Amino acid sequence: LKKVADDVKTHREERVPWFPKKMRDLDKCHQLINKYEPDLDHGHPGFTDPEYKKRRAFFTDLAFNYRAGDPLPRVEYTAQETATWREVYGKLSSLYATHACKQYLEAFQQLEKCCGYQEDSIPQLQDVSRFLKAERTGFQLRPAAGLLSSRDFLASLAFRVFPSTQYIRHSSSPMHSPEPDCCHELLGHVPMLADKEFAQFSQAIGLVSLGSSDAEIEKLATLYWFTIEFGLCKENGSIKAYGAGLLSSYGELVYALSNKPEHKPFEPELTAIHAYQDQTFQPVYFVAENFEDAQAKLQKYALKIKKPFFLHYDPLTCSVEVLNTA
Ligand code: NLE
Ligand code: FE2
Repeated sequence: LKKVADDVKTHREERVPWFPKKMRDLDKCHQLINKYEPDLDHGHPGFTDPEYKKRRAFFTDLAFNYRAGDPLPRVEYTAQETATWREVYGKLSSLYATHACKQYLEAFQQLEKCCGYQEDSIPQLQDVSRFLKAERTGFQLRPAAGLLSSRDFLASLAFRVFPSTQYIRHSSSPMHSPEPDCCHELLGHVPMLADKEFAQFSQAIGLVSLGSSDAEIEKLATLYWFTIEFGLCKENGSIKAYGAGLLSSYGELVYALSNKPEHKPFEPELTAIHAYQDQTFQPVYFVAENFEDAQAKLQKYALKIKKPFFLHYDPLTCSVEVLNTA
């Protein structure tokens, strides 16, 4: 194995799409998919609300002006935004005890105790990021302007960086949103990112994605979708939710654990090619035995992806080393 200098392009590397090698490179990874934004999507509840669109533009600027290493901007939320949060938080937290997996419940309790999780105010990303990084799993948050492209989103995970939106959903539809918002990040993703095994699993998907072809990225994004976003897992003979898209949507969380949708076993080869839909509730969910099993299966899947190099993540410098196989 021969180490490839960072910016020296070899013949082999030229066939490989550019990818970030160190955390600072994530400043270049913010390509957005804006099909669900209030400006462009006629079905968005904020489409006819100029005030909401103006507020969203403010959050877009915050995210685009952010650079790696900056503290995450603190936001003063309006009374209406806080009221939306209160409604979402109140409804969802009444479901967690029966619907969320045990890893989620443990972390959620800690977040209530140490991180200002409560219905009367929206937690600040900076405080939550510090908690995850310094006290739980080394994951940190960085502001995102909206739904990122799969390639950029997955690349961030490789560095234990989680892109988080900071705006809140429109007040007229608190129980489900087709696009991510701070309820989704804070109530869906953050508690799971506080779990060591889950953090490992998330980073593993990210590392596999670096330098992968568009076709592989598509499959990895689908795996991501059916696990980290909409995953279910077994727990003492019953089924619980660990996917963030479920844990942040009262409507879909109730539905996912009812007998209406189909439940299939998580099997990366099959899950990766299952068409998903992102407008409304999923017709199918995949159930993992547990996270360890999901990760072992993913690892096996990843080994089959052909790349002309090996990657090694160095947690001391938060960067990846590229080892050429030539
Ligand atoms: N449907 C989720 C929610 O309402 O919070 C958001 C999903 C984002 C991929
Ligand atoms: Fe998400």
